Amino acid sequence: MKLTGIETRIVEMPLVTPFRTSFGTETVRQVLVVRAVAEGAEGWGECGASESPLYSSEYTAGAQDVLERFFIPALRTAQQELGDDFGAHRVAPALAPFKQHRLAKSALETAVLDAQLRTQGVSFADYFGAVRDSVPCGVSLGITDTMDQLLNTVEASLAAGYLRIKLKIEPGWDLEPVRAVRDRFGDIDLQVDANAAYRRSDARLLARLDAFELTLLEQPLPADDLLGHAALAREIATPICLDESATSSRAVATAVELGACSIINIKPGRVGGYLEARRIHDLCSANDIPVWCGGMLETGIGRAANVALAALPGFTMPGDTSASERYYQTDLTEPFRLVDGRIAVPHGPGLGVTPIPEILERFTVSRAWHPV
Ligand code: OSB
Ligand code: MG
Repeated sequence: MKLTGIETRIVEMPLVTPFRTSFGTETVRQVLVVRAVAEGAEGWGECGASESPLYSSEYTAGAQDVLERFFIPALRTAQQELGDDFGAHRVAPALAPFKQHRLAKSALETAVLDAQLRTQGVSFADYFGAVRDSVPCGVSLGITDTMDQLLNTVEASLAAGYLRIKLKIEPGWDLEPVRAVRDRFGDIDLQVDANAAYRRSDARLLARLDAFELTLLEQPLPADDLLGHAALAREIATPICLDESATSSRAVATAVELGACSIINIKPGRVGGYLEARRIHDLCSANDIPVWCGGMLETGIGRAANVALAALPGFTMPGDTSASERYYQTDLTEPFRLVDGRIAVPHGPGLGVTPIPEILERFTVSRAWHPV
C-alpha cells in the first residue's frame, strides 16, 4: 500500500451520563481520531486516551504530540525504505524504538490497517479470523452517588438485554453495592473492576467478595504489582482478571506464569494495537485463559474494531462492547445496537463503518494534516 498522509483530529463527545471510576469522573470523552489516507482508500483509528492521564500515563494531547513528533515521521521513513512491502504489519516494528505510548501506537496502526483492508476488500473480522457474526455484550457501570441510582442503572441495563454487569468499585464502594445488586437481581453474571485502587494489605477485605460468587475481580492492585496479584489469587476464590497490568503479550505471559490472573481483559489500545491483541488472544487460548474484550468508551470507530476482535474463538466471555447509546446520544458512525444482548460484527471492508462527515465535523475541535 502507498500512504499519502495522516490526519490527526481532536473530537469532543459528550457522554450520556458521567462515568465515575476509582480514578476519576469523565463527562466528555476527548478523542484523538486518526485518518490514514492511502492511494485508493482511507482508514480510521481512534486513540483510547482521555484528556487526563488517569487510567494510564497517556492523555490526548500527549498522544497527538508523540504521533506528530515521532510516529508519523517514523512511518514516513519506513514507507520510503520498504516501498511496496509497507503495510499495517510494518507499523509496530517501525514504532518499536519508541517506548510505550501504546494507545497512540494503536490508533495509528488501526488507521493504516483499515486503509489497507479497505483497499483489499477484507473486513477486520475476516482478517483477524473471526468465527461469530455477533458477540455477547456486557456493560460497565460507574460508581454512583446512591445505591438507588446503582440499582436503577443495573435494572435498566438488564432490561436492555446486557448479558453481564460489571460494577466499578473502590475502597468504600465495594461490598455494599455488590451485596445490594446480588440481593436485588440474584444469579446474574456479575463482575467488578477496581482500576488498581486496592493494595496487598486489602486482601482480607477483597476475600469478603468471595461470598458473592463474582465472575471475576478486575485489576484490584497497581499495574506493576504482578506478585501482589499472584499472592491475592492464592488468598481469594474470586478469579482475578488483569487490565492495566496486561500491556503486551510478554506481560501477559509473565502474569500467567506467575499465577497473577486466570482471565485477561484484552483492550487493543492498551497493548499497542489489534495485531498484538490477536497475539495475546492466541497466547491465552494456548494456555486455557479465557479472554474478553475491554473498552475505553470508544466511538463507533474503535467499537467496530473491538467487536470484530471479540468475534475470535478465544473470546468466551461477554465484553465491555456495549451499544453506542450507552455512551453517546449521537455516535460518530452508524450506531451499534444491542439485539438479544449481542452486537452484530461489521462485515464490510476494513472497519465496515465510517464516521458520518457532518457528525464528525460537529464534534471536531481541531485537526492537522501530515503528509507521509
Ligand atoms: O477499566 O475497563 C476499564 C473505561 C475507561 C477506562 C478504563 C475502563 C473503562 C471501562 C468501560 O470499564 C469500558 C467501556 O464500556 O468502554
Ligand atoms: Mg478495567
